[in-house]
Amino acid sequence: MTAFEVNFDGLVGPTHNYAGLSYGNVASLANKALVSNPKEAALQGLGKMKALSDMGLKQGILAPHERPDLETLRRLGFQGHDIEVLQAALKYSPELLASCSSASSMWTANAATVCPSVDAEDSRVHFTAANLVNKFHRSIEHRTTSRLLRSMFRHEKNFAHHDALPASDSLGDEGAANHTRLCSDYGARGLHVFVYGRSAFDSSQSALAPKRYPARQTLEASLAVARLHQIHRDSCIFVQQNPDVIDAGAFHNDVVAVGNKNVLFYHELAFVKANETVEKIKRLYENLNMTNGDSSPFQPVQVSNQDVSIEDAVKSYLFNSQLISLPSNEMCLVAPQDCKENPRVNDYIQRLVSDKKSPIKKVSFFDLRQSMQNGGGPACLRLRVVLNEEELTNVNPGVILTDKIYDELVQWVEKHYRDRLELKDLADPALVNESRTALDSLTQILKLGSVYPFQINP
Ligand code: SUG
Repeated sequence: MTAFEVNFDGLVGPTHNYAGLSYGNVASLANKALVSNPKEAALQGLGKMKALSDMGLKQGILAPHERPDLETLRRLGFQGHDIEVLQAALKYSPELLASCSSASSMWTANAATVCPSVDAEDSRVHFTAANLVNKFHRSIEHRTTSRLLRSMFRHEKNFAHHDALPASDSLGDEGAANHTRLCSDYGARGLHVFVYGRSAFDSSQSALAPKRYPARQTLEASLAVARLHQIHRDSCIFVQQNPDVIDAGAFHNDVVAVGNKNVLFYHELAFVKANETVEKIKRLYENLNMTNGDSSPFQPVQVSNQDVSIEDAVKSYLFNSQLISLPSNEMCLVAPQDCKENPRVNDYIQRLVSDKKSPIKKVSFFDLRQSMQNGGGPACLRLRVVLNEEELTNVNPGVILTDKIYDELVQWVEKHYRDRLELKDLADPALVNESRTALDSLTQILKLGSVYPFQINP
């Protein structure tokens, strides 16, 4: 059956700010306390969505979460009216206030892991919201994420939703940022490549854990997600991210590798024993395709450390490009502007796309600086959902980008978003009201119903 990859991009929320919350994410730490521009951030994200939709791709939208998260601040003991809660949090724990105000739900590659129906035993599309336990500010996302996904993908016949895994460090799950699906065509059975940073239970692996920065994804979490999604065992492979690249700032696998259809674009240092690992992926991919009766060969594109050093990869986010198939079937890298501005990375990209043997034929650059300054590139901003025609018709139509919805969203951002935000502004009660008014109107534009706590328990 014909199937499409639909990218659901996170809409940047009205409290987008730089609080330096993500230890191990170099950009987040380096840009702590920078003045942010939520309006520009949201418009940059919308610009990418519109451009991909204009290229002929199906583009979806995932709504932001309500921030500051007053419910969580109350769970942490701050009491009284909203304004009292905010002021007490600012006075006694500005760190908690910043964590409860982050617009980090915009990086929807971390929202969930998704499995297309063609790969699941029960022929449904499976979603598991990520628990994101490694960072407190992100661990508070999954309940709203689940509510949003359930309101977008409602039909039980087509869609299965799983709650986030238990909130334990042993089961740290960062969603699709550590998962790639390789296939001959979106509608054909695919190989699921799960990448983990460490194993929680296998002590023989402790030597392979990073020494400086945390490994957020565990093997045990990846295995649990694969089981929940009922993926055929011979369609999964679990590979370990190289701990040295985590220590160099690649806190998710999508900072050093990206796959699309039969192509895996990766840095030579991305995986533990990269050559052996990629050879295994190739064997499994080819076995699977033989069973499917397809003959499209697996095409790995390895980038050497000499061509692009791991430092340049982390700075430019080359591998956090989206690798997309255009309607012409040509593959295109949707890369951050930062790659164009880095002469070594740009030189590599130009050689790649002009090489006749390369499966990647084009590149398109996007200015996503507001998100990049927090360590979120083009691929972080999108959750990939493969849907066949029937499933696509059963998605809530309000969350699929059209020219009309794009225009409405641009006007909505222009009307409700500030163009300057500092950490001290997070305790401004006017920001709570502005955000609620904005999100209430957004649920109408996207036809989501009541999904936010202030709508459910006013
Ligand atoms: O989890 N940054 C996010 C960036 C997520 C990028 N996602 C992927 N690579 N898929 C994170 O580290 C920074 C927030 C702050 O510092 O204010 C932040 O959460």
